[in-house]
Amino acid sequence: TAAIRLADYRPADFVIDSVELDFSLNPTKTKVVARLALRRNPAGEAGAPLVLDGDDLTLIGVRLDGRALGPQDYAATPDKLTLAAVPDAPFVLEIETQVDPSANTQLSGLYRSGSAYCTQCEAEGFRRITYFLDRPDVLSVYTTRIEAEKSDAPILLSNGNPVESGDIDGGTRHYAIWRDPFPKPSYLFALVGGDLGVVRDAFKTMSGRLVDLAIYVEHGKEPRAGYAMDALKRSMRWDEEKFGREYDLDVFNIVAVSDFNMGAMENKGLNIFNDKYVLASPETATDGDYAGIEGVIAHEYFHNWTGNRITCRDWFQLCLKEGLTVFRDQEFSADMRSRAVERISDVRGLRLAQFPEDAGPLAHPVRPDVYQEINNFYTATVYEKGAEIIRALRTLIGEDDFRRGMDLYFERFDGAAATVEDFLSCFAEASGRDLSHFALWYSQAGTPLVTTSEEYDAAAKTFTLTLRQETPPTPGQSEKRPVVIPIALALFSENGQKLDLASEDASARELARGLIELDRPERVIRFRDIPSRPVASLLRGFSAPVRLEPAPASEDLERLLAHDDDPFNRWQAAQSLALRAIFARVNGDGAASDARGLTDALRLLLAKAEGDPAFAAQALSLPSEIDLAREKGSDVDPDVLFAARQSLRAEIGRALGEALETIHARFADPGAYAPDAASAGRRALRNVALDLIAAGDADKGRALAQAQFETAGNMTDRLAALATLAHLGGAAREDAFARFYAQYAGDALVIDKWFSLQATIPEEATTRRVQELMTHPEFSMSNPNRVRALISAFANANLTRFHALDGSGYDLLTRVVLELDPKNPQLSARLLSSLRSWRTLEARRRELVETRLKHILAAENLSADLRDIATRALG
Ligand code: BAL
Ligand code: ZN
Repeated sequence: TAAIRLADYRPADFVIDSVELDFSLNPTKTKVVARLALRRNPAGEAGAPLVLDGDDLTLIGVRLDGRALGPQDYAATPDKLTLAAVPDAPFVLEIETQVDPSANTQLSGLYRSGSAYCTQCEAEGFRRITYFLDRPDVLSVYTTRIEAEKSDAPILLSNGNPVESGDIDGGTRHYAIWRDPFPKPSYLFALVGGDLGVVRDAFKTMSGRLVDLAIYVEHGKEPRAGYAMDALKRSMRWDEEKFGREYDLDVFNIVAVSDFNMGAMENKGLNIFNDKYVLASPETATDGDYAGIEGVIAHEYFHNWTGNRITCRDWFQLCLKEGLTVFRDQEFSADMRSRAVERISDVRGLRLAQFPEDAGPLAHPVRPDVYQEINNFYTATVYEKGAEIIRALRTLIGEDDFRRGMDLYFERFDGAAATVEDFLSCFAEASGRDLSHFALWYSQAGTPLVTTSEEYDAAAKTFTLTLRQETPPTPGQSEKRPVVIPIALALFSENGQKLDLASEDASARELARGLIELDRPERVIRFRDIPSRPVASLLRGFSAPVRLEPAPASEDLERLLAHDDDPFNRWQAAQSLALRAIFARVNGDGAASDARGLTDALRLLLAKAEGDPAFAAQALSLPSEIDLAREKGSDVDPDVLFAARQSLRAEIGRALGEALETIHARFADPGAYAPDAASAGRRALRNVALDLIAAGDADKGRALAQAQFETAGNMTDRLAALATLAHLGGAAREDAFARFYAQYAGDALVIDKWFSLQATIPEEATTRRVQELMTHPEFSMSNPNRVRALISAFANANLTRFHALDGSGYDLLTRVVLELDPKNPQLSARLLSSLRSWRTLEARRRELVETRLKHILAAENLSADLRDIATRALG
């Protein structure tokens, strides 16, 4: 298929003012009648034929202004309906199609999850329901009538407000009519039919309107929807308070389904969720799950304004809604929890998923300019780097101008399908700044590398900081230009005093805000009146999505860890110290591998941990194996990195043993479980401590973990104990896994954790274990959560086994990807993206991967999704 290019964008030739949909739900033969009020688009091509998108559709009939058309009037294929001649005056086209929800294993379009009917239309699923101008800039008002057997689907939902419902056929069948008054693109259409339990609540908006809220779940799971409902109400309130955004319909419905490709979907007034992001109870969900639910509920709700009321002109603008909405949900979580810990975990996530993507063959700009398959662009770059760019913009122009820019955006583009340029124009106007250079962040891929050098002149009392930037080449972009990088900085004296910034090389505004704008290849800034050699704290709060090198000298890192008033950089100092100690081991550098500085600093931190346990837990969490691979950059041998990391963990465990045990004992949950951030922080610290104790002393760790596994009053503590036991191995592990299974068998979301933990055991036998688990009765290739729990966990969180030198890990992934592809191409393509960093591996592994990628590409009938990833990966 031909590539789609941003440069080729042109408006649709037709406008569809309104859509009336009529569904007769049936498991295998659902009838869909679509009545489209069409007219020629003045901005389109005069006299153009009407060409509607389809995908795998069976056409039953077409009527134009009430007149049945014959095959001579149109050309229909499963993926196009073309009418060569249509009136110049407005007309109504009625299209009848038939679809088979039960056979829809792609989970795009209308499909079944369990016994329910549900839809997923982003990005291009609506064309699997009916022929349509299935593009985000075609906005229509939808009225949807759904009819079904009452026994098959007692609940019938669609977008907008309920209009009417009633019985037919003497009460064996029934119908419901929904109307969404807000014009929307087809990707926001949704329908649900099924026999579901419901939790109800209400929300009074800031103007005093009452909104009925409902969360639909599998019968019996209602008690697990309480936290999601609470998160929804807090999200609605927060968007009013922080952005002045009020909800606009009479109802807001959420439906949780167990078969879902994404996390959730923001369909207007009817969000459909992967049940993983709705269902939680203390016995079944971890603190991480609770935080995930809060974040995703907020994210989908916030889309109501950033995505739905203002949508995207085309799919190249995906970051316009996704980057912005991730930024908004991160801010929400920061306000609900700890701002510092939220920032640390967001940056951890960015470095884990986006930095490797940006440094490998799948790198693409936040706003791509070409794609083969849009489903492959729901990436960490579009989402997380997209959010970082907005954060950097806010840092640059300041909070007040940022808020004014957002207000302008909502005012000016409400009801429109907008572009990144539209968005930026609001902030340019609000701040009076020219943002044309800043816009380069959207079109240039790759993570900029900022290198620094420092020089202190004791006689002149000056401190000279040189900042340089360079962005490495990425596929299709060999030449890079400098971007605008806001670098937040502070200088500290030796005893931790923050120094005033005075310099002739920076503007008064930059000095006052402690924010240097690095907008060219190099800046040299000489600070004056610096009484003694200072410690520089750079990129505070991670003020831009860049890599910063070199890390400060170890003594400076220890000072920053002790004194910096920016918690992010205090955490960063601990990470940098740990990285240094690990790479000293990798390089066999005896002197530097002495981690006493780090362990002393961590001991101090533990002594003060009571003040902020969540932060202490983050500081004690060493860089992951993926962090190490990224830092190494080339010739990566996962076995060597793993061993070095284990060695440091053991040393920390031994050095801090007593302090860790004290923490583990003292931070035990005192009473009933509460999911709030403070309680979660105490559990996080306790469980990091447990893991380090086990790294330093396996017997002690095993005993503590077994006891914790037995007595844990919540899933967070139980799972953490199981994870520690999993890594320690032996009979205790197998016994714990067996008992965990016996306790939670049939509870899919919990069993997913059981699959994942086993897939991440860093031992040779794990690959076979994963193969055996694939034949387990609770495993299914048809359920994305199950596949991700077992296979993605293996490929992304068990680097030594996945990258085993005999190629067995790659073989496993290859087999799964090829088996999955005919069923669910979005999922197979996503799984193959686990190889995004393969070119940084050492030569033997590179060769193994290359062979597998070529093998995949040689397979017959590959989906467009999988072919795209394999082709680009080989690049
Ligand atoms: N729009 C797809 C799911 C999400 O990002 O909310
Ligand atoms: Zn989103």
